[in-house]
Amino acid sequence: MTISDRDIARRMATATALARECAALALEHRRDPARMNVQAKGRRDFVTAADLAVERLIRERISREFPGDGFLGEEGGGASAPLLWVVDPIDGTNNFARGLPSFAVSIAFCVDGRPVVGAIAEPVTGAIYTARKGGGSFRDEAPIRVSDVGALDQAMIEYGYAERRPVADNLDLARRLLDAGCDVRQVGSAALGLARVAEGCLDAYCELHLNSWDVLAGMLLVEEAGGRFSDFLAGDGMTRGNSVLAATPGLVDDLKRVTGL
Ligand code: LIP
Repeated sequence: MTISDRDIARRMATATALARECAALALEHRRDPARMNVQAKGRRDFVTAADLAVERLIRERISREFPGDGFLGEEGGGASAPLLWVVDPIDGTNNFARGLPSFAVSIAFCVDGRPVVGAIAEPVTGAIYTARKGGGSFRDEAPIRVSDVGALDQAMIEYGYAERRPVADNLDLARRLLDAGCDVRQVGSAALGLARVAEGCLDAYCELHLNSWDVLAGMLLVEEAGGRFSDFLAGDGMTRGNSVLAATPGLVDDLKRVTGL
């Protein structure tokens, strides 16, 4: 599918504006716990009124501004398309629902199945992370780059535990990282973790299974900030998800060996 630079720039502007607006909407919901309306989707997997309101806002804006584009959202679903928006309205919903600060809005725009625009909002700090294919990664207006850490026993690495994989396998991943001497974190928002890798605060992020809406904006951020990313879209990653290994280049080979990802 061919699309002009101008049309990609228009989508970059819309994604950035939506990230900012949705951050404000999420904070508005967060200020009134009576509006949370937390519902369980599965074990340790929740949705709130904010997830639904944010995704609705984004769907309506995209439908109005880019009626020919497809949409795939965590809460409302969707299908793949040559021009496709992939959205996690609140990434880190469990944190959000309990009043913890680590949650994000994640918006990606893809052409022929690969992200070319990404925007991640961190509502609690007000930061907006953006990336455009070939254009670099930014936190607000400042360029960001991955770290230059080159040894696992000097690295700070976040891992996420995936609901869709056995507890034993999730624990084994954490054990492998600890055995390798890594300083390990687990925060509960993949999108924020990937943004931290892109800005060099973390040296890698790994998880046994994530969905495209958790990952694609962060994947572009990491790659445009000089990082490396596993082949998340292999097979049917867009609709079935995949494992994730995102890292500064100096750690990639050792992390592949240690984690098997
Ligand atoms: C979450 C991810 C997190 C993962 C959770 C969940 P959600 O996304 O960001 O890394 O460990 O299982 O998938 O559900 O809050 O959008």
